[in-house]
Amino acid sequence: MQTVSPQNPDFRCGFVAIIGRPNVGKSTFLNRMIGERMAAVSPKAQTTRRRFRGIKTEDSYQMIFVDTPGVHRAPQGKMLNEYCVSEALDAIEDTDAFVYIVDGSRELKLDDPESDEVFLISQLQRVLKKRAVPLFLVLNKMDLWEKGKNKFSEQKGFEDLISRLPVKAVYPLSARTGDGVDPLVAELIQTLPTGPAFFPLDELTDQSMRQVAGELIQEQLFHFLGDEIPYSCAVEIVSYKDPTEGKRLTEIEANIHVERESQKSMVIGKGGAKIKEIGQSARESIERLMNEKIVLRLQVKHSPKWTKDLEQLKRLGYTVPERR
Ligand SMILES: Nc1nc2c(ncn2[C@@H]2O[C@H](COP(=O)(O)OP(=O)(O)OP(=O)(O)O)[C@@H](O)[C@H]2O)c(=O)[nH]1
Ligand SMILES: [Mg+2]
Repeated sequence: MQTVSPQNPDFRCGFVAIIGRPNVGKSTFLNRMIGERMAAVSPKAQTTRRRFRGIKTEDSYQMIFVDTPGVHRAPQGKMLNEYCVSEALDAIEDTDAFVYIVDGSRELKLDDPESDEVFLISQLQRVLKKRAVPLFLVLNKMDLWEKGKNKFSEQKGFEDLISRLPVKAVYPLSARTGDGVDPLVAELIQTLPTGPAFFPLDELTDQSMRQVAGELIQEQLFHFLGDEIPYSCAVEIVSYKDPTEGKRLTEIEANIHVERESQKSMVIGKGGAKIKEIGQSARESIERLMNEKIVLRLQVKHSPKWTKDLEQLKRLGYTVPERR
């Protein structure tokens, strides 16, 4: 492993918080930045539940991107949702720059004061009042725009957003294809403070492989299960043994907790077909990342009301902080 002491006195290092409503492409952007598929991505909203740091290191800088759960107005009493939102709001408190992502292929509606976007804007305004942090607005999903027509910037909502926040620059891009990301990265580098790297130069995340594996299994639950069930599922890695512990291959055992007994059979599927598909896909994405074969064993467990029970949430690694 390389050391954290670049000799260059002009070396820059800092944190960039990626924020936005659910489903706008934050995790896709994070993965694009680090060049690996580590953060879970899915077409369903609220895929990301925890902050996820991805590290991009080059000769002259280290940029630590913080992917966050989509900011939304968590319904009262939904503890898992509250946890997710608090994870995102904590990340905006202390950062060197913001990448604020909106889905540029959809209309931005800021008329409704109860909307998630307006809530996020108010949170950013609160933080920016205390501390001036450069904020870059990303209009993502540019690949979905009609050719040669920037529909989004012609919309009322766009002007409205720019008038509410001190946006330093606007970047239309596609996190999926990578088109348009380079100019944003170039500008972000300039906003980072000079100083030594925080993380080893060859690290892509501060998460352990154990945590990343949990994230990639969760991703497959979102892909293979119907609209509602993934929100009732939590992945718990119960054991992670690598070849240093006498195993031929890395062996990972995980429990998938479901809230209701009836969901168990849906996750398992007829004759175990569904869980097999989930396991196979998760194994493949973990293997792709680790560049080696692994063994993955999944078990489905009924943990009644885990999304609403503080003790169970804690045990599964979702610690809901005191109300701010
Ligand atoms: N066409 C297109 N789709 C995109 C782009 N970026 C992301 N997506 C898709 O948008 C969906 C949501 O992407 P995510 O990266 O999971 O979004 P997110 O903002 O992290 O969502 P949450 O974690 O739920 O807050 C997925 O289906 C992505 O493949 C893009 O540039 N173009
Ligand atoms: Mg996400």
